[in-house]
This record gives sequence, C-alpha cells and structure tokens, in this order.
Amino acid sequence: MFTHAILRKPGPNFAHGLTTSHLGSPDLARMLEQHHAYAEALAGLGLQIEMLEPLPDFPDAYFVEDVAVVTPELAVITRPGAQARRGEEIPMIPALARHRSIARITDPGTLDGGDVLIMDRTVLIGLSDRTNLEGALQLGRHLSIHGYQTRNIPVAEGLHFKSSVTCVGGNTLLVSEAFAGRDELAGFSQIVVDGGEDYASNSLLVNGTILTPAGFPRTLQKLQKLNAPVIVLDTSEARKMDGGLTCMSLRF
Ligand code: CIR
Repeated sequence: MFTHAILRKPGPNFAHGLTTSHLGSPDLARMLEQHHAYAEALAGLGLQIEMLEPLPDFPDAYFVEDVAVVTPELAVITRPGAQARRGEEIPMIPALARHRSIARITDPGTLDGGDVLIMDRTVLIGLSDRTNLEGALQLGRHLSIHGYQTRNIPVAEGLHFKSSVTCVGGNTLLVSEAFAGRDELAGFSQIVVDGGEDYASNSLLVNGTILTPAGFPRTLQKLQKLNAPVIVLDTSEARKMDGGLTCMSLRF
C-alpha cells in the first residue's frame, strides 16, 4: 500500500516544457484544476500528499516521476535523459531523504522514472531516448541488492516505457498494441489498448484503484471489467506536454 505521494505544482511556465504532441498550447488554469483533481484523487485513496513548489528554471518539473525511483527500501535519484531537465532531480533529494536512503544514477547513465515499472520484485526498465543501457544497469545494481530482478526493454514507440505499458493489478499489464505480445513481457497477462486509444495505456494503479485518463471509452470499458474501482481523470493539459497520470507523482 502507498501511504505518501510527492507532487510538484505546475508553474506559470509549464507550457515551455518539452513536447512532441501537436495538440495545441496548454492552458494554465485548466492544468492547475486538473492537477488539483489528481492530487485530491490520490488523497482520497489514502495517500498523504506533499506538494512541492514549481521550479522556475524547469517547466517540466511537475512530472516528478521522472526524477526518482522509489521502493520500500530506497530512493534512486535519476539523471534525466533530456538535457533541459537535468537539475530537476537535485531539489528532490531532500524531499525523499526524509523518507528513504538515497542512491544516485551517475554519468554516463541516464534514466527517467517514466521508463521504470515496478511489479513486486520484477522491475521493467525501458531503454528509450531518455534512459540508456548504463542508466538501466546502474538502477539494476541498486535494486538487486534488495532482491529485485530487472528486465531491460527497448522502447521504440512513445516517450517512455510507461507511456505504453502500466500495471492495472496483480500480474496484469495494460499495453499499447505496439507492446502487445512482446517477448520481454512474457509471464504477464495483458490487456491490449485499442489503436487510437494509446494514450490510455498510461493508467495508474494506486492502492487497488485504477486511475485512467478521460476520453478513452473502449479502454475504460476494458478496465471496468476488472475487479477494481476505476477513477477517470481529465489530463488534457498534461497530455499536450507528453505527460499523463503516472508522471505527475512519486508514490511510495
Ligand atoms: C518531457 O518531455 O520530459 C515532459 N514534457 C513529459 C514527461 C512525462 N513524464 C513521464 O511520462 N513520466
């Protein structure tokens, strides 16, 4: 069970973050509303919310998931793969040091938390434009001390591994068509998101409840067949910045 979440408020400059989407320019007031609803949903699931202030030099800093990987045993501070985001991780160190012992990903490793999916003692690590093999191997070494096994998985589509693959309970993954049936995912059962709803692959399981983005009715139907409550949240503005539900919090 998660008891805590660290979030960071989107700043007035959030629209200057990195993005590859062509969904128009995001709106600050809507972003803040959606971020607030997201925080409220996590609080409603029993998590104590720590809301950090925006970082004026880092418009993407509210995507806190990318700067750390947190397990019950430790917090690994990442070295973000995008040059523009490097430095966001530093202010996360004191915030996490209050809860966990700290390890670091170091040069030449790069790693974004969005590429890391922890399922019990198995950790799936996407090798992407943001996470290199050295970063994945460093994370593997930090975690293997605590009994975790890691699998490295090339990410050919989407920004991060978790843009396309998330856990929706037990041994079950929600996967985009591009990842369906991939050898590296052997041993997990899979719910495949229909083409056109890829963005909904980034859903988020928190203490038995599935949070899923608004606007993806076929995925919602599939999730509603599982034996778990589902909460639908509007993430339209984060989506314009290539972000989604997992990206905006560190849960532990
Ligand atoms: C970026 O390109 O880094 C941000 N605009 C989006 C990060 C999304 N984070 C995530 O999927 N974990």
